[in-house]
Amino acid sequence: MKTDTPQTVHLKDYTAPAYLIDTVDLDFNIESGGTTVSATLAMRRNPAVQARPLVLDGEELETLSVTVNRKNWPKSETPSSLTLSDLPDAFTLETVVRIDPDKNTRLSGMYRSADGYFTQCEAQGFRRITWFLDRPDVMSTYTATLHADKTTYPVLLANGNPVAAGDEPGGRHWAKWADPFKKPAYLFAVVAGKLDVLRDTFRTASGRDVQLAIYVEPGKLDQCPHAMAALQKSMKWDEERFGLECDLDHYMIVAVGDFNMGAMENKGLNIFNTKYVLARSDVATDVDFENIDRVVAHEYFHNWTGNRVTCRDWFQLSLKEGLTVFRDQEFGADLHNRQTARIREVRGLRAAQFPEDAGPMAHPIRPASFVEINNFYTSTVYEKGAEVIRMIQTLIGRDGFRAGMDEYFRRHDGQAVTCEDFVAAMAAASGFDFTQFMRWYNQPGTPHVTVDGFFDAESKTYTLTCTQTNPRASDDAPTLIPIRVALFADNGDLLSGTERTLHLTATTQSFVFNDIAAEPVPSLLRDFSAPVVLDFDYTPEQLTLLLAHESDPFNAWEAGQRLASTLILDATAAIAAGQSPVWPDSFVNAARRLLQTQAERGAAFVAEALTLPGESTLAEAMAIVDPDALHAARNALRRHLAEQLENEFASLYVALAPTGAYTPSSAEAGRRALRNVCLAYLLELDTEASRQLAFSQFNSADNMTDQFAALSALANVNAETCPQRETALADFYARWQHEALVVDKWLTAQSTSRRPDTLATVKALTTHPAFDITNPNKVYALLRAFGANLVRFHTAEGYAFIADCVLQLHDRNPQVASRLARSFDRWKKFDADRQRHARIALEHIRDHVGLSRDVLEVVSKALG
Ligand code: B3K
Ligand code: ZN
Repeated sequence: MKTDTPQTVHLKDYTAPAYLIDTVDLDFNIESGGTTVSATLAMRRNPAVQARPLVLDGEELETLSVTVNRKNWPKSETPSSLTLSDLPDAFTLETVVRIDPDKNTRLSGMYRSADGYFTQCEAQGFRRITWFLDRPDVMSTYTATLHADKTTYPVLLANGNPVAAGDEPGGRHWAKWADPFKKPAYLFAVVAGKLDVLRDTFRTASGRDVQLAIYVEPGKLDQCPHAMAALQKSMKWDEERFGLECDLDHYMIVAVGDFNMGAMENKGLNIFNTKYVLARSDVATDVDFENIDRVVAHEYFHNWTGNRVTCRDWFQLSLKEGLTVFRDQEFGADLHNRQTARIREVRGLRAAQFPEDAGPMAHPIRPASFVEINNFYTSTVYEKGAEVIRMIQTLIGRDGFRAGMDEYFRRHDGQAVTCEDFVAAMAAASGFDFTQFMRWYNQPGTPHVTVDGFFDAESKTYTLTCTQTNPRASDDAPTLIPIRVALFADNGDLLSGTERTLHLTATTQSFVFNDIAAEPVPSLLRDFSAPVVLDFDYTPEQLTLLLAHESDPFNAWEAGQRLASTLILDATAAIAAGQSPVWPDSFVNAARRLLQTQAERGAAFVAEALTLPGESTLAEAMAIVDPDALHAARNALRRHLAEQLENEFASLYVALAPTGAYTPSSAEAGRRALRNVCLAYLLELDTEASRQLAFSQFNSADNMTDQFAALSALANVNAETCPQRETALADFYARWQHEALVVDKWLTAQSTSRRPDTLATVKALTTHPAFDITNPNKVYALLRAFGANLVRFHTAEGYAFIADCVLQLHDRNPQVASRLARSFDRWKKFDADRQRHARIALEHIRDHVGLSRDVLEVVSKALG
């Protein structure tokens, strides 16, 4: 392949486009040997910018003709640019290019998948379709006409509204679509395929009818109703919460099995990974159903936050992504269970974003530079970005935030703007000064906040002194951190009047609470009010009190996580030193109380509270990670709980048994979650009875949640022989081999297994018919999941294996390869021997001739 010399692009170098494109008319002639794309662009000089030549972006285009006002025009062409000089102030540019979607393995631009042709243009895929100013601040009105064989591609779709269609000679047909809304090129989409469709409608608050359609591969219509309902619920929710109505006549979702990410918010024509559309209770888990709700909502919400108001440049990505994640989180919390939604968000943030922010790819939510923008669709831009939006809401209140959103749309509808523009609208609507807060947009790293509490009996005051540090930031200046707190008496009562949001603005700052009679227990960072690591020297008794009595469910859960983390980290050190871990009774007793009070506290909450912090989260707290000792310590605590609470787990398992056929409600999902937590603990006992229990659940379950929970638990069993494990894995595959998304689960159950032979299993699975390295979902399910298996990946052989996989993929699909290469991110936290092997693997990748820009950026940063 050709290699670009990787160039770093800097935010500070932004300049406005020299030309604007008012209208775009595209014609796609889709034929088996390739597609011809004819583009007619009505262009004019940007009056705000000094005259410059026109430089259009392109990639892998075969140029057939270029005319300006229907005349040939002198041009200079490179593989990535087409330059035209001495242009009139306004003109029509017509280009004709050939592209070859059948050979497009990158899944960026226009590409083939099983049932037809699909497009993915964000971030810079439109340039793989036609010569263009492929940047989000160039917004245009589009029409698109598709021509294709009528039998093979009966469905022809593009953004907007269908305006005309007809037949052509040779069994072909055509369709023309017009999108009335101006949009940047990254929101363009076309689809040509053989697809089934589920149709419905939505009536907006103002009484307009929107035609809804979900297109899927033939035979899958019975897996679409959940996504359709999710779409209708999101449309209603956005009207109620933000007063935002759907502006479209047609809203289409197309599901495709080959897709690099989750889904794409193309105007009126979303294209989705099948993973976030297809669901039926026998093939999808409760978590899948919830994820589909969130992703369908996310893409719909982009219609306002992203599409109507878009990004000026790609550095502003979090403008649309952080905000839209926040919106989908709020939707999910309203739809399902607000308590556990927040807990899961933070669990996810700590497992992925905190390590990212401490590693070689650390970047602010608005990066200052990039080599390949696709490498910056990260949990920092998305999830930390959402936390930053949430902090804005915490600082100005829900009503202030709503007023800020209204102001944002009033000011910027139809524009391409920056993060400053968004925050300025929030400031204008609320009167709050966000100057210091802007650091959150510009600094990488997770701030650490250390808190000390001092009780003065004489003055009856309690003083919290907070100190913030962020070693990853470029300077020592403090940021504004909202810390929600409350104080508790030692009988567990919340002290009235102590619920406050502290605004930590200095490096060190004290906050005084008056009229405090006795030393209280502070509950800090309630509801996780800021994405920071907070240290307070809690005693186990204080944490046990908070776990039992804190009314903020997040901080009750957090107290349990703190207790467990301390125990596991201490045990890790003990095991590394050849000693046995010690487990205090108090922890077991606290866990017992959780099980006993599950009816009052909610099964879903108790399931979360009994799930120990994950290994990658715990690893962040270690100076040098010893993955074997950490793994042994965490499992030893699980086993200890299982031994001490066997009766409780067993009886709750029975008590929570389904009383009727599966229903998807949140309450039922919570019961299933807790029952499956009980099952997984019982399997820690390593008894034949517990394996039989899992096997029997596997066989009798009427839904994928329970079936897959049993399979995953069995997949971890480490006995020399466990016939139930082998039978369950074989039966599962035999039953579901034709359901691609279920096969992905089967791969993940094996690649995330604790068993020492997991690497050998994963290697063997790469040649199994179930695996296909050309399909991103398969790569994520088997290889990326293995890369996140802390104890099994971080070995000399694990490193060498994943490095080989990255090299097998980098040319075919750089985006997927680059995500896989991120498995190495934290290599420097491990011991010298592991580091030596990781370095060899990384250098092996880096030194590959013609390495893709995506992978090169990730690997160079890892080594650098
Ligand atoms: N905006 C898309 C992501 C595009 C990723 C391009 N590499 C999905 C989303 O965030 O909604
Ligand atoms: Zn998004």
